[in-house]
Amino acid sequence: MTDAPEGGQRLSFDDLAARLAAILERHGCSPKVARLIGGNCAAAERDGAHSHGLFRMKGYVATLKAGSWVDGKAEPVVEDAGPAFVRVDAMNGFTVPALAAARELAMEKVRENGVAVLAIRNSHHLGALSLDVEPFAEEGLVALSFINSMKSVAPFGGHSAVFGTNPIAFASPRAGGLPLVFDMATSVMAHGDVQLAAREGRTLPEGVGVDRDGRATTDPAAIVDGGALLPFGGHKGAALALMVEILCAALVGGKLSAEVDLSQSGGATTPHTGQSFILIDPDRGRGTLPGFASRVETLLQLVAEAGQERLPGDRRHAARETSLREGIFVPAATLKLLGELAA
Ligand code: NDP
Ligand code: PYC
Repeated sequence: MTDAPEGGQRLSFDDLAARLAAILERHGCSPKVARLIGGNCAAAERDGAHSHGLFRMKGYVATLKAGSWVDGKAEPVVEDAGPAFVRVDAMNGFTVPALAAARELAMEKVRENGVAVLAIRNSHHLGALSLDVEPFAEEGLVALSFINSMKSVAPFGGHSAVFGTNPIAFASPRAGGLPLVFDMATSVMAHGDVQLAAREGRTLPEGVGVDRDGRATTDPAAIVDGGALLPFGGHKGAALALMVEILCAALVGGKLSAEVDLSQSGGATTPHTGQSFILIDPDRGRGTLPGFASRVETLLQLVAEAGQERLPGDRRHAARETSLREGIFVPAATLKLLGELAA
């Protein structure tokens, strides 16, 4: 651990993850779940995904304290649903341990069939979705994942929330370097970023959301307090948000975002929803076709030559490299909060 100039400290990944795991275990997670969620939260911070890193620790603790809203000791049940289909009942626990429990069977199915679908239900997710897909691409697979959450996004032309911020993440192997990863909410902004803006007293750009009366607002508090975010890209983002609801509620057998009522959660902040994955082995049956990873590289080269300054995922990979080299910067106020949560 080293001092950082801005009045915080730089912690190694292992140190931060262990501190977070200790907090989560103290508030009711099993050691296994605490280790997985602590690692996930530290990894989001390491990658500069601040809206789903340390900022979420207070919410995790409030959620664990809220009694039966989430089971921090849940043992997920993995179901072999078909030749290329795995279902998981997270047993009202977190999604990250459910994914960990199902991973081996899902990989087995991809090896056998070239593709697999993984559908997780009865689960809670507060993380950055990039962390869920990138490890599959590191093993040579193309991975897509989707999560719904709690109602906070209006449909196209609508005035009140129906969808969650419903992120989509994609990861692909490439011939040169780390996987290509994108990870984006289907709302103009993630709810976590709106909460951060509200906490820091910042106004938002036009077009992010509406207040509880359906009027356009730049006040983040008015959006999170009964208002709604807007889907990105108008009707196109709204269609993707709709698709995510179908893949994460209807397909997995879970709740629609509109059916999650956090006002009844006793202070919990994790939406009780679903997550789905589509995993593809791009090398299956390729024969003499040109190599997948080199075709991806050709495309990325064209994108760069056409003037796109960086690829999605580059910022997170650069943040990761800095964090691993210099330590993960934790501001003084956050260190204080972590100390309070651990006490
Ligand atoms: P951003 O809008 O910040 O980024 C979306 C994607 O676009 C990222 O892959 C990003 O790469 C890329 N990108 C951003 N700027 C550029 C650029 N100039 N050129 C090329 N690519 C670019 O993300 P969101 O605010 O939509 O989402 C933030 C996080 O919130 C995500 O991790 C998401 O999973 C999480 N989230 C989680 C939810 C949950 O239920 N658990 C719900 C909603 C969101 P890069 O990351 O490298 O900047
Ligand atoms: O930031 O939009 C968000 C979010 C919703 C649920 C978890 N994160």
